[in-house]
Amino acid sequence: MLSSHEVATSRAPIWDPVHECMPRHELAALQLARLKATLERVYATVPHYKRTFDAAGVTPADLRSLDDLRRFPFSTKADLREEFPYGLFAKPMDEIVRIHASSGTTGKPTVVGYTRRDLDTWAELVARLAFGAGARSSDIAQISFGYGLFTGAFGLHYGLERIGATVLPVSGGNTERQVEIISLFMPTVLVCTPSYALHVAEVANRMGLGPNDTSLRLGLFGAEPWSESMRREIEEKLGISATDNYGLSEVVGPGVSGECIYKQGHHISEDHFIVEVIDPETLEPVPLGEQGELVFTSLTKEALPVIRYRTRDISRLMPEPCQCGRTTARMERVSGRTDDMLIIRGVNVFPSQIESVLLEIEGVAPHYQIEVDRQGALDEATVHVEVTEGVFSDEAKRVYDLRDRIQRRLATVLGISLRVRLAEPGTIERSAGKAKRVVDLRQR
Ligand code: DLL
Repeated sequence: MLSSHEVATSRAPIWDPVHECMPRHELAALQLARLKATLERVYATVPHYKRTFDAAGVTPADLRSLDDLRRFPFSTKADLREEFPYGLFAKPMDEIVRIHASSGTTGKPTVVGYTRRDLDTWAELVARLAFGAGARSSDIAQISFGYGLFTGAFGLHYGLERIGATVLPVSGGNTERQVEIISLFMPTVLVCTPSYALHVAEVANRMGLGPNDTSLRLGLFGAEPWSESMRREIEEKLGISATDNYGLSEVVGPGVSGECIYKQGHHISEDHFIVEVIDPETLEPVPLGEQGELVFTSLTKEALPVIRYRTRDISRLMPEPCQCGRTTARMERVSGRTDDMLIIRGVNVFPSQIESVLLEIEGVAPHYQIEVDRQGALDEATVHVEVTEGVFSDEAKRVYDLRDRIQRRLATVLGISLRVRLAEPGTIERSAGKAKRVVDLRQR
């Protein structure tokens, strides 16, 4: 029998068809009403927003159409840090029931809070993406994100429970144990970062489990950039369908957007978030469909509403409708963060572009790290690439040939030459969470 969420159509069922398939004009009206209420609330309750709106000469009454949002100031991670830990909360502590934090790479963590209603909304948002990616109540989901202040594990946990799936809260790390649990508990869904999924796959292979030997069928991966080639690699090694979902703690955690089964961009839950794409230099909107920095405004959050939050994540909107029937805007997978972008001899390079090139080359393992250093006034990058088993036992000439091939391919695709160093299998550090792709030696 169909559940209330499984509308009988020829298309794949949708968790919340009322909101995910809303006619665009109705969605715009809903967004405007929610945005007005949000702006009024933050202006009245959060001193930071009162100050920044006043400084920009705007009040919530100036919002008459959705386009007027552009008149309001941006907010950034720096604002959250200045108001550390709870200064941007719009609700008193007795209404806050959960805290999470994002460690980031530098400085104080960013602290975020949730009311009871926020947790309920969050579970609904993750339910949408998990269901949209193909998870069902019959699934057993192994959550291999680290449980803790990071939003990944708890976010997916409650979202998967919301759709009725069985959750295995394994947490991250101890990869052999992860593989044993896969054998013993027979999960059908794996939840972690894509880089960790790959590591789990390799350890499983080493322990004698090939792609067809496990119960896994679906991966819900996210929290870091990855490439299409990496997706193929994971799918082959684990024998699953691998999907991507995106979010950030400041905006809610996972649940901002996710891929449906067609894997043609991530559907954004626009009834809860307004998305803008701006040029990070001029701060002006880019033409629809062009790449820029994602900016989100929350429409329903109680504890920590965010207004025009600059994510530093680079993506673009995809205006064409999706075959799945959802009417929500889609964003392309995030190619990287403005802060991760390397500028090498004037050319902008994202680690994910390097990854795509590497994974197309035979003999190269999907593990790499980019070391950036400064030689005089110039940035220099060295790509450390792991090779597959057996490469180093080949004659020296073949090893040099492989290195030169990688170097030439990177130069053709990126337009700059990078130094390449080959590394023995298993020598580049694996992480149970987000992979560290760039080692920056410039600030020594
Ligand atoms: O990583 C939330 C999350 C958890 C999303 C689990 C998906 C799954 P933070 O720790 O605050 O939150 O880190 C947010 O991670 O600004 C992006 O730079 C990056 N990021 C998150 N998801 C993706 C993705 C979580 N699918 C930061 N692709 C964001 C690329 C991603 N980057």
